[in-house]
Amino acid sequence: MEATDSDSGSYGYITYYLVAGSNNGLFILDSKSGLLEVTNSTLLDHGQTPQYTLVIQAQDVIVTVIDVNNHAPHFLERLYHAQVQENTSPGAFLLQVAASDDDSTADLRYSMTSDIFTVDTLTGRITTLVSLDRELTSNYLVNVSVTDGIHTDLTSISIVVLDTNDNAPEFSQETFSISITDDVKVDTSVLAVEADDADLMNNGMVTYWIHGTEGKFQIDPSSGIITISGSLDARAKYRYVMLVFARDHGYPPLLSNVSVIINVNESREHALTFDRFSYHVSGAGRCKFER
Ligand SMILES: [Ca+2]
Ligand SMILES: [Ca+2]
Ligand SMILES: [Ca+2]
Ligand SMILES: [Ca+2]
Repeated sequence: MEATDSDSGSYGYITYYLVAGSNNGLFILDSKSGLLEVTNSTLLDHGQTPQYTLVIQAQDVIVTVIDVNNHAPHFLERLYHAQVQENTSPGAFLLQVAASDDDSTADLRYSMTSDIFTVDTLTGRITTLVSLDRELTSNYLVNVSVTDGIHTDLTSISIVVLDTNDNAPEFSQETFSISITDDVKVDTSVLAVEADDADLMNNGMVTYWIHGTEGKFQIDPSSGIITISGSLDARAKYRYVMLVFARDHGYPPLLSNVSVIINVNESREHALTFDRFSYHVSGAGRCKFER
């Protein structure tokens, strides 16, 4: 007599019962092996009883193994990577960490110590607690732990804060003011009005342009260096008040501007040249009269 049990492992086995038809002990059944025996074969008489009907039951015996919490949980990754855009409202989802535990029943709880990020105790979902500023901190490395009540495991999360174009180009001064003489040659650099933009890549790339030059000055769009582009004459115009603009390449772009004042003084040479009749040159001054 044999019955099979498809349950895996050694936890399930079968017990056999002779439910009916033992004929006062003529038949016995081994409860473990299912072997059916005749206790006294001399009592079997085909002429008298050609056939016996026996009812045999095979029954699963369930052995319950009490689960012991003897396996530590372990995170599926030693290091997780996540990204989050700066200025995103608190509660932004970063990633979900997960741990497994070889015990059949494991009540895993996740936790972390941070003022900036938090983990859902049950699901392992990591979210932000605050809005982040990339210009303040662009990378974080935080630890998350998991416990099954007895054992714990740790994992790390590397978080990169992605840039948003939230800074306009910033000039180092509120106003730039210089004085030059009117004999400065065309193409000479006279001033650099660089603006810094704290953002990354295109968001921090600055282009310059200038208004109010009257054809006398130009600015390099990428360096912010102002050069002379037309001959100057202090007598014709002694002060140029111009506006320099700086714009980043973000989307949408951010703009700022600064006043640039260039005072043009007569060069001594010009002064001597043009005012020769009204100047009284004395001492050892080096004079050159050309007219
Ligand atoms: Ca466990
Ligand atoms: Ca920022
Ligand atoms: Ca930014
Ligand atoms: Ca910017």
